[in-house]
Amino acid sequence: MRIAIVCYPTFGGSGVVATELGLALSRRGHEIHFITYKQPVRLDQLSSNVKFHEVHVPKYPLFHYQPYELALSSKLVNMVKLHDIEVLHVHYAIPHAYAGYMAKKMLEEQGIHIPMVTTLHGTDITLVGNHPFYKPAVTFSINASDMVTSVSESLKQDTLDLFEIKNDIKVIPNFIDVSKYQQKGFKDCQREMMAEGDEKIITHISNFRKVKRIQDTVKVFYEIQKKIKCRLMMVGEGPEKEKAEDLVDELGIQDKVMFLGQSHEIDKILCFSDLFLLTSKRESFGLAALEAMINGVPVISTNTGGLPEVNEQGVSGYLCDVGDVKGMAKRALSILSDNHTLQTFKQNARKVAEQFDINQIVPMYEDLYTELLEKS
Ligand code: GMT
Repeated sequence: MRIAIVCYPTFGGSGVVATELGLALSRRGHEIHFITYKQPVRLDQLSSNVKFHEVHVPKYPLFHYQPYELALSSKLVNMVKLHDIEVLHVHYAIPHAYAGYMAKKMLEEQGIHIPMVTTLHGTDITLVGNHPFYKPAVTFSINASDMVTSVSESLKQDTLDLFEIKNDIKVIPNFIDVSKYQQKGFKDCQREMMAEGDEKIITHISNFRKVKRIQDTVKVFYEIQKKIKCRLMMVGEGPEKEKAEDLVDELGIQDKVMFLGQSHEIDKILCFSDLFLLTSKRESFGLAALEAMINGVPVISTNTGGLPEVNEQGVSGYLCDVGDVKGMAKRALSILSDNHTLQTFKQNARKVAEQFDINQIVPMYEDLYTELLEKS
């Protein structure tokens, strides 16, 4: 099949999932066209059946806001025609589903019918999309999609609760390529460069937005470090970083906390991590937690949104209420204080993550595309 994938090209989870999906589909023989404003961060290889088409938005002084949706929908029309694209798959409803729908309509005028799949990722529903300024357009474009998927049962329920949805929503969870971890195994894991032998390494990875509550992450770590020797690796960039750095200074733990910035080497960091902290207020799935788990890193998370569908209580880690700093620290210590327990959780985390193998999930998307093409 010839499939266009529209996504955000940044470090955000939706862009990562879209890119990994496209690459997996290309390995299964499909022709994939990524259409966005920059080459996606995880798209390191282009090939004969993986193409990237950049959306350019010319700046014009009259416009206070440059019309990206217009440029994207025009690009979609042109690329669908040029490459004979059969299916359009947009990730993150805003504004991609809206732009996709416009492209569909323009193509229909020219006698070309192209089905559109919209995948909902989280904040497009729970935060941004739910804002009254966007809600009518988001509701419309979800309902106008030929197929809608969400990355967790919890996100599906949120969508049905928050919007008036007429479409069926199919849950297709996020995934990881298990074979990549079996082959690589990171034998060159340079743990000694990051911490002393008897120190535990705790990691947090996110886009440091308010919804991640990264100050809670620092506070949980503060409680843990009172009892055991440990370090905290904060990986990512975002608007809450400065506040978290200030908190680290205030608590006097600067020598134990490292802010590593955005990284292309997530697996390398996770290979020397003993525990992953995810203290989010909301999380539709928690791809970062899944990536930690497949690297054998147990997860202490909040019990919000789709996290209970990923992190198994008492098996791959623990889940606590949002804001329960003391509870999360206690659970973390119960894992870290005893090496045998830690090893058991590490193994379990990997096993639970293996249930989300790419080979189980990608065929679900293929089936959707086939169903749509058969209908059209
Ligand atoms: O805020 C983020 O984590 C980025 C955001 C995105 O859309 O890029 O992530 C959302 O989608 C991810 C991939 O499906 C999910 O794993 C994240 O849980 C979800 N984030 C939230 O719901 C806050």
